[in-house]
Amino acid sequence: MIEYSQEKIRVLLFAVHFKSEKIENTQDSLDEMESLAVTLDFEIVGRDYQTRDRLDSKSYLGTGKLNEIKCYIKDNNINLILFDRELSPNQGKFIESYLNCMVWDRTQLILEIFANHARTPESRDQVELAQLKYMLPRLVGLWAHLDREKGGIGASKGTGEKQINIDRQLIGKRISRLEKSLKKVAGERQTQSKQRFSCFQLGVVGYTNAGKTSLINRLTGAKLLAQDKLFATLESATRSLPSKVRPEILISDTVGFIKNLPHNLVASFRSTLSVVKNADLLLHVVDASSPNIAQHIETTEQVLKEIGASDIPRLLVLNKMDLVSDRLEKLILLKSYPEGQAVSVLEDESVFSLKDRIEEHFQDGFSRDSLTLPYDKADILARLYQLGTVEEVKYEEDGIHITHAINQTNKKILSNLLKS
Ligand SMILES: Nc1nc2c(ncn2[C@@H]2O[C@H](COP(=O)(O)OP(=O)(O)OP(=O)(O)O)[C@@H](O)[C@H]2O)c(=O)[nH]1
Ligand SMILES: [Mg+2]
Repeated sequence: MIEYSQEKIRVLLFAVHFKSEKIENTQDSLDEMESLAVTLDFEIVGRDYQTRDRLDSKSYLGTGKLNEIKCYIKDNNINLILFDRELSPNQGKFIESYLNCMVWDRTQLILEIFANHARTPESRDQVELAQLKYMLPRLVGLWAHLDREKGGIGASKGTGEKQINIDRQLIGKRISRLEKSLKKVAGERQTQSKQRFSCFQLGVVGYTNAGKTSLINRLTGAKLLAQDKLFATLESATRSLPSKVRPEILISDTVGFIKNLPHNLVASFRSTLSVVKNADLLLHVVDASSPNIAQHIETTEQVLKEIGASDIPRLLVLNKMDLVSDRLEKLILLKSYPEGQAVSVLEDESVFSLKDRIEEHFQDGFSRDSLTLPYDKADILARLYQLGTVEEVKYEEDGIHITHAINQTNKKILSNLLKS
């Protein structure tokens, strides 16, 4: 994490616009970078882009543009340039030394936000792991100056290379220690989720800042931290949803997604995201007032696929409807997403309707069934009264004969109970 002084860090945002892409995509990308930078309280001094056919493998941009940026940095006291795509280690090193200014790519910016927002030991470890993995291939630039200054204060030729090897080893050790400790926490989480497996699991997912946490707070009366900042939530929190549905519905918040979410982060947060993978239903929350709603939905769907959660049933929640004031816009939105549930956390009625739909989902598809419960598993009968409607109970020689009505999801829970 970098040290923040009293003075704000003055930033230039820079994007590359490929000729094959729409210019609006570049503007959107710069807007999103701006939100990310504002989340870190940086001062946005300027934004710029260059249209190109492809990126230069060494210098990323052409030297003409780099010279232009160099003048801009000097004239405007820029401390940091943020690039909207990932820079290779060599490109980052080249640009930084060419411009003599700190350079970050989008991944580094997101990692920095995560580092700032991590509050629990687990999320701190997860972020550190992703940061170290990002840093490992980029060590070369850090010590190159020692080799350049041959003969300088105790540094002979090759000192930089030696230092890199020492650092690599240290980082490698730290990575494996972090991975081990995260594995242990993941195991504990697994045990916890096993204890909850007889409840309905409702996972809340979506693009960052869509209003996931606010919605959970409104549905459950919880007071989880919701903020107009990207990645306010990094830890998954679980609350009980007050409802007449049995078994109990547990609702879990989790980290938000973003376009091109760094893979190392997804990997590090895999165990936190296991609440999503284990859910019976996902509330996919989108900010309906965003002009990029389609891209946000697509990004979330992609991450769900990446973590193996794409088969879980979902309910699309069009949140922040209060901010869609134009009637025509509202109509188009509802027509484009007919399966979506229009909600505003500021309007009670809409939140109640969403809750009704959640309850309907869990109560849907009750069917009649019968089973014979062995006497050593007689305690499951009490659970069955919570899971569905018990119609008939007969105590026979070979076990308890039960006729009951149960829905599909509860049937799954019951069969897990019978297996355990
Ligand atoms: N006007 C309006 N604002 C909302 C609504 N829902 C959430 N917000 C605001 O949107 C901002 C983000 O809300 P959060 O609940 O933190 O969003 P999130 O999806 O949990 O975001 P991350 O945890 O950062 O991924 C906050 O300032 C909320 O007050 C809504 O329905 N209407
Ligand atoms: Mg949140």
